[in-house]
Amino acid sequence: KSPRPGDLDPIETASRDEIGALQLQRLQWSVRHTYDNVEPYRRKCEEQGVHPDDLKSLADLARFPFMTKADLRDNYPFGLFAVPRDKVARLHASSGTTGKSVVVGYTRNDIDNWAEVVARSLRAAGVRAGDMVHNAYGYGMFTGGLGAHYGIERAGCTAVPMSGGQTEKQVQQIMDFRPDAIMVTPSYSLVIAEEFERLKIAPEDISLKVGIFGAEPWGEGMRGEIENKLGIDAIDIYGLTEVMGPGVACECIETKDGPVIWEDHFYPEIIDPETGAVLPDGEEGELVFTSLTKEAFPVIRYRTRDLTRLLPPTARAFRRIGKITGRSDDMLIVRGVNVFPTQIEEQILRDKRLSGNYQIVLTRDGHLDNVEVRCEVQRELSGTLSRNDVETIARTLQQHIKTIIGITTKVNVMEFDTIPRTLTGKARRVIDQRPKQ
Ligand code: ADP
Ligand code: K
Repeated sequence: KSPRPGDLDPIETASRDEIGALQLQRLQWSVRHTYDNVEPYRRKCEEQGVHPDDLKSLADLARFPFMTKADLRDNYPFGLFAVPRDKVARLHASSGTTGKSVVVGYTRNDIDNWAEVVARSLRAAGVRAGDMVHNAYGYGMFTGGLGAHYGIERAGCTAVPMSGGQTEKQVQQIMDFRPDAIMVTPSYSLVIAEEFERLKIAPEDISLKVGIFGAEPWGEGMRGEIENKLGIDAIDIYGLTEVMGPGVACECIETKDGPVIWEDHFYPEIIDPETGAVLPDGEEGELVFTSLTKEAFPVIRYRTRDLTRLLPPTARAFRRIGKITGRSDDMLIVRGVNVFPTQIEEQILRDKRLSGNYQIVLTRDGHLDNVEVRCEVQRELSGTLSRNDVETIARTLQQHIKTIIGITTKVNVMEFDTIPRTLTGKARRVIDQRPKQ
């Protein structure tokens, strides 16, 4: 199973000066287009005393107002669209991990560009024209399914529009059709992997060479887990509905060192989430995007709430994003300590006897938060561990979480397949039963 590097667009190897020049030209267009056609944004600019003419360099963007999820909700459904409704070729809505859903639109050109960046992402992942791609992202209002689908076709591949769910059928079809690649959320890929295990199909006998995983946070431990279980290279793809959908950034198979931002379409900034100040590359903060080519639903300085860093270019001329360490709104505050579910995941996956399925249950006793971490042993160990083993695993994990994250937890090591699997989309990692304040 050897992945092959894909062909590159010229811009992917251009100089930083060339990229900067293209970005500035497109940024000026995008800010002007938004200002002229999106009334609520124009008002924000006027309140802040800035005008598109003030944008003379990329750094000038810092003077412009942010857009937030609240702006999208306040203008639900079409208030931030920059083109008349009859120019909108398609609508999507966010899956609503947090709060009410938001609606976005695309012109024909937008869909074309989207297909192009997803096709580029596939090539970055080592997928080539002629390959077959099994698409297990959910089809529908969620951007995952159709976003991936059009990119697969654009890359010259054979699309298998499977969508999410029906795990047994997914596996059957993978065995029968022998696809080269899979696109799916990391959590559901584990559900599929477990079905292969149940059928005693070894990783070498699975045709898949590469998987492109996104739509939710996952760490290096999870990457190892998925790669071993499916016998593939696992590649990280990043995106969000408000900015486009999947394919805003994608890792390259040569380096696997964080998603490369397709900077010719999406201009990134990292800001201090408290003050809004732009931070230098390398520093951790909130990721902000400005769309450079979008017509129907342009975003200027959209606050993603994702916390990460901008990293220097490696395999491509574009910058990369580090792992998303959390989302400023899925951060848990446990007895005053800020905790992201992925930090706990990292500790769980240090123990090879534990699978990647876990849940964090928060309850409150009087004024004290209690955290229970539920995790599962690997399938092949299920039923074989002594009580003593289980207690040792639990105690070690508890100590790791205590020393590294700083919170006391109750660890519950359970048999394989005890935690409910999510059949579509994203895993439910956190169950917060604390009373709302
Ligand atoms: P929502 O989850 O808000 O309903 P989306 O389905 O558009 O909306 O999800 C976008 C969000 O999913 C991103 O802002 C980010 O938090 C998360 N996400 C997407 N891809 C990745 C990834 N590769 N790694 C980590 N998080 C991701
Ligand atoms: K998501």
